[in-house]
Amino acid sequence: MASVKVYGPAMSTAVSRVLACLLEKEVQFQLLPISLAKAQHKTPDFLKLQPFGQVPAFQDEGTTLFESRAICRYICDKFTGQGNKSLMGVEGGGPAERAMVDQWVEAEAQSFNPASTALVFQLVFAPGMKLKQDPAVIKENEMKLKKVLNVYERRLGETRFLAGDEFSLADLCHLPNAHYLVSATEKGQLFTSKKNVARWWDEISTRPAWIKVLEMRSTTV
Ligand SMILES: N[C@@H](CCC(=O)N[C@@H](CS)C(=O)NCC(=O)O)C(=O)O
Repeated sequence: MASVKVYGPAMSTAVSRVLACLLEKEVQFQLLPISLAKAQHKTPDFLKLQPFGQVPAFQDEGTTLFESRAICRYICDKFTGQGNKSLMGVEGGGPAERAMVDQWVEAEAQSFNPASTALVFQLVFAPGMKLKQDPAVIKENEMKLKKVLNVYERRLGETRFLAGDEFSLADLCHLPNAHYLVSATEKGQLFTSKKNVARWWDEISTRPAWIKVLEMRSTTV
């Protein structure tokens, strides 16, 4: 039985970020279902793993972690010798190479994620939960996301991927929210109308690891 455990539903964006990383790194893992609908992420036992009561939680031997991007960095650092070896920058690239990946992971977390999460919630999850959508929130975050993607468009005119010419953790971190926006809303043109962003999205969203995450989403809770 694999020692790496991920707790949470595969349909959660933060959980699927971790799953994509594990699959890129070819790490064996167990996905332990946690039902958000049944508030299993708020139980005292789960709060011992994730004190904020959110998914994912992660365990590997004696290590327990939360925060999907920190978990991904741990996976890359622990399993350096297997699977995709350039998620944290090309091998032997040194501090500048790694900093470039970190910089774009942070851009995702600090700039892309807030606006795209608000849109995914309003446009995908709120209707599913029979909650009222807020047009002002949608408009504000669409404007914010457009500005972020304008920066990406310029960057991706210079390099194939965000951190350079190799697919990295920075690109991977975008997959969950971008997938919902492109596949499950009418806002996909935010990505597909921009030449370089569209090319980048086509390339990163068809990676075998991400396709496998999507399959897991359709077969697990
Ligand atoms: N920054 C956290 C975000 C975790 C997060 O927001 N998880 C959501 C699901 S994608 C969740 O648990 N929502 C339920 C809740 O907050 O009660 C991470 O990246 O792990």
